[in-house]
Amino acid sequence: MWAGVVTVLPALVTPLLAAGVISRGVREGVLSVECFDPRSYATDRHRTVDDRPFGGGPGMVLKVAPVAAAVAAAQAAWRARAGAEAPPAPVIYLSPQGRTFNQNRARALAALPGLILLAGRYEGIDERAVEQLVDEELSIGDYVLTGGELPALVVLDTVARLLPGTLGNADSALQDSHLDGMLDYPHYTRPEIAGGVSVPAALLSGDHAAIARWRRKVALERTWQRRPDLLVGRTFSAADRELLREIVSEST
Ligand code: 9D3
Repeated sequence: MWAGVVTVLPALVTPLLAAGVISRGVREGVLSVECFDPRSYATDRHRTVDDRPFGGGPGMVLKVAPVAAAVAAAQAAWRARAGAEAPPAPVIYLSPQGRTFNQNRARALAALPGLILLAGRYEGIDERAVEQLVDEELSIGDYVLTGGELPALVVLDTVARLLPGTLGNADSALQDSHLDGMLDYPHYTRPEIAGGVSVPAALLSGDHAAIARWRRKVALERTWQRRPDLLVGRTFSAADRELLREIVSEST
């Protein structure tokens, strides 16, 4: 997959591309990321990228022309890579007004050969640029950040670990599908006793079926207690229903 990131703060993005799962994907050749700074495409003497909002109010707004030019440069880079016949890469605008990003959106994005992530700053991007350039708006949650760069990296990180060929991807994908949409079970490593607390006996039993059953039960229990919303509308196997019966009877 190729990803273009359009940002007036490439310095916030570039260092994070060099670490973790994103850099691993890049090293393994399954991911390629390029930044495009609207300031590089501003044509005036001061390389202006923002201006005051029409109608007044606080803050600044990113101007149409430099954003459009940076997105065009990203599309040109995509076309140079994918071929002249390739359709344009979908443009995703990270914005508080977007639908909330989740694992389902990540899976859909990971299936694309190319995408362009557009990060806003200040109060946002001139709405005409949004109308003309953007295919989809995504938020990462209901809290106020200062711009779309961290959200763009959140999307890249989530997508990168889903790409086939990312080291450990097969194991993680198996784990993801095993726990699909539920909270994880707790993890333990040596020593067997830490701070006077022992590792749960089932994990020391060497009985793989008992270990799997214990993990599944704790995952169900924690999800029920902490994120009951994740269980709504799910169908459960007979084995899960039995574990849920145990959990409910032990909770009273
Ligand atoms: C306090 C400023 N707000 C005015 C009422 C609007 C506003 C504009 C720009 C709020 C945040 C931002 C910058 N945020 C993003 O660009 C952003 C974001 C976020 O803040 N939270 C969750 N997801 C995202 S994706 C992009």
